[in-house]
Amino acid sequence: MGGNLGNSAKIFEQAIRKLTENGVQSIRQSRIYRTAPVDCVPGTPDFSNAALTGEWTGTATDLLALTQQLEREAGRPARHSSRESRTLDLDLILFGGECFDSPALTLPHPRARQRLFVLEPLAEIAPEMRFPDTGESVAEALARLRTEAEA
Ligand code: PH2
Ligand code: MG
Ligand code: MG
Repeated sequence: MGGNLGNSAKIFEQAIRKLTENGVQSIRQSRIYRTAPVDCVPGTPDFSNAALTGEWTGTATDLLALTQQLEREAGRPARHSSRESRTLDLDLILFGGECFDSPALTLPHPRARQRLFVLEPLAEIAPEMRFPDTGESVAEALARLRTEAEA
């Protein structure tokens, strides 16, 4: 989850409630991290980011439709550049062991392994979860990215 417009804590809480109401079970959430914007226009406000894990019996595409509906309900325009500020961004990072590629959705998320704002919250709640394409765990990906950032 990400957002940098409005009260992110409230917006995230509301989104989690709606995920639960719409069939996502056993949700676990990380704390909310305050992060500097990555690949955004100069002057973009800091983000709040958090990671969630949960159980979903439908397809990844069904879950994407739900997350996009919740983004719209949080006041985000449906067509929206990834560089613009937003009230709520709900991205699918991993979906069990699935690899998937369509114009609307790529799994695992293609940029997740380059982003501390994804891996830090995710490692808090699911360090042992693995990227199915490389076999790397979330904790391993985070350690590698931190090492690269130092170099
Ligand atoms: N999301 C982006 C682009 N840049 N930077 C941070 N810190 N957090 C985000 O969630 C984020 C970003 C596109 O979705
Ligand atoms: Mg995003
Ligand atoms: Mg998104």
